[in-house]
Amino acid sequence: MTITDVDSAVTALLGAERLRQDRDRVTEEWDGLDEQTAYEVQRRLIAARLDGGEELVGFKLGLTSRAKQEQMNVDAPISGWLTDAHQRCNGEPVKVAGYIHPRIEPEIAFILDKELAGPGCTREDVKNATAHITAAFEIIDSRYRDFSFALPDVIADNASSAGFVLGSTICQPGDFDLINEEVTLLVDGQEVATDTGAAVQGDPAQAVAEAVNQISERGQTVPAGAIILTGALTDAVFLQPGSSFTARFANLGEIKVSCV
Ligand code: OOG
Ligand code: MG
Repeated sequence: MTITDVDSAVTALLGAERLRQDRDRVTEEWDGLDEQTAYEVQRRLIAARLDGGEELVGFKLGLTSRAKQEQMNVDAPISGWLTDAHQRCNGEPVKVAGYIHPRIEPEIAFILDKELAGPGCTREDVKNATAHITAAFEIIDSRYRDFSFALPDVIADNASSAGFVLGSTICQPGDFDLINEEVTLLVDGQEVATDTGAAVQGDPAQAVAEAVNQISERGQTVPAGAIILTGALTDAVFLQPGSSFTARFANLGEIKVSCV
């Protein structure tokens, strides 16, 4: 199938996810795909999922670390949307064969009790709209071969969204300093990475404010009740059947995912 427009891109990306079959970058076939049109692909892809009966539950930021942004030549995060089909229960084993080449990354999640809208959204607005904060693990699974993409590709692919698990420790904004919140990622009990909240553009709440302002340019807001995944705190690691993955936070508790 050749991709030449928004509809064919949506069909190709949804098909790759359903069949668990990686594919060429969209930009290889659709030369002129720019970021704005890629967000239109993403919007239509989510609309198709919601038409199929899924429910919108959240919003996610991607490429929030300065290092990743420099690598992709962007100065703001990209974003995507989460549905109930992405949510996994804490403690439920994750089936690696259900994905193409899944990776997992520890994140900080904000749960809103008020809508967030831009322009002019600030980190204070984000904190005021937040009911609570919890640990999260995001599962990403690019639909592109070897996780290799240009910025419009990954935007169209809903920022590689594939799943997420929320932790069970609930904190309020202001309970502790999120910027210095430390996380350690363990694979089969061995530490593989450690970092702090500052890895997310210096401040996760600021990163959310910037993303909210960015989506307001497309007339979008983040609704009350939404879960916001604020972006990876460490590099993502590949899931392997038989392995376990733990995100151990200083204040936000621990999440463990076992893979089959
Ligand atoms: C894009 C999604 C990145 C994050 O937290 O940075 C992301 C990717 O690396 O495939 O979710
Ligand atoms: Mg992520």
